Amino acid sequence: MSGCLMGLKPAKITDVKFIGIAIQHDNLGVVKIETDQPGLYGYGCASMTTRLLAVQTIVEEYLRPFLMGKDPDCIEDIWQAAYLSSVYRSGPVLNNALSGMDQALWDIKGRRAGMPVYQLLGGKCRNAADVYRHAAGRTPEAVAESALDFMRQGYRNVRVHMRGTGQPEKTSATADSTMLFEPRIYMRETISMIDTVRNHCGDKVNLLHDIHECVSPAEAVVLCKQLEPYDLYFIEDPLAAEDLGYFDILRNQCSTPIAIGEKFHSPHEWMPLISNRLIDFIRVHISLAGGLSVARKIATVCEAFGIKTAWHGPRDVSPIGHAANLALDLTCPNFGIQEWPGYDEAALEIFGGAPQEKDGYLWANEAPGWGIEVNEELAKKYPVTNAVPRQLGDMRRQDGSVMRW
Ligand code: KDG
Ligand code: MG
Repeated sequence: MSGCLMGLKPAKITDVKFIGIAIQHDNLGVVKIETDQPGLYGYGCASMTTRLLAVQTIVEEYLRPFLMGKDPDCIEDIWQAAYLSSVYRSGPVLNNALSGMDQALWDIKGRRAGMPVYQLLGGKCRNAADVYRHAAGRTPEAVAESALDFMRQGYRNVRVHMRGTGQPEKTSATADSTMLFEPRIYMRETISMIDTVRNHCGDKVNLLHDIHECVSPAEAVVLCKQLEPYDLYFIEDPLAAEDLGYFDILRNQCSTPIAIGEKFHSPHEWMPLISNRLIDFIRVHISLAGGLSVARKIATVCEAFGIKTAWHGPRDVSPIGHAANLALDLTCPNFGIQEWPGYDEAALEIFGGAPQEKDGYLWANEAPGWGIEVNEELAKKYPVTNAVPRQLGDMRRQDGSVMRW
């Protein structure tokens, strides 16, 4: 298929590369698509931090031969054909690879049109995106101080989390693990921490909390009901994707707005929650869902059901992925809030032109495409290995059994 922008010479894809970058304790993946037009290429985010080398294999061994010679202007056709080409579809690894491809094609289209991607999506309906930051500490008072610090910097929204929370005493049955967790201890400590934070920080700030799906469905109902008096902006991941059937029970019992989505990769997960109005914020991780082309459709469906967006935005979304989040934040009427991790100097040096933050808002780069240039030479200094960062997925209960996180 071909059909290029009016007045522009048709382009052909000539190469597809995968760039793995291990920075800020995370593995970031970038797909670069090159074309036969001088200086025309694009970058996309394919950052599955825990299994990045598997994503790299999909990009190099399957998507590269599939894409060679194709017309980069036909984004939807390419996405559909690539998605269907594996026959056994979806899943975090395949979707992240598709996202790298998809976002790189949007970058190319923006560069060809001489416009930022948000313009291709219809243009801004807000000037900047209101963000939330992560306040943390080892005691309730330290979390409150961290939240106050963000408020002093101008942030209106803060997620609060107590480090080391939920830790039980070791027993004869406890496994030799560095991360121990008991849900009931975590629940009691969290109520007390949020009470302290609300008392210290007052009523002007929006507080958020992420349960990380680490309690049972029954415990989730108890915790969400106990958190009601604190007027949280939203409570995230009270239930896991495996427990979707419990959402209507939770919904009927608790008035706190509910957000979920960072581990979703299939319409079978988000569609029932949206169409039955069981959540208030969709938090899909855009690369895990398959890219911007998928996320903008999710946003439109959510708009029809009065659900807002709060795209997943931790450090394991690259600045390119954040540019995609922001393009939707600026153009979707049903934008809610944007999670923002802040980047260190190494990240900003590699990803020149990353979205800028001011007064607690995220502002788009006005350059064509994502407006980001990856310093590929510098990126080589941060090679990715098979090491899983930040001990993700290694948490155990007092009796030695594995915990979901
Ligand atoms: O890789 C896992 C992180 O992205 C996740 O733990 C962060 O829960 C998270 C959030 O809401 O940002
Ligand atoms: Mg989360």
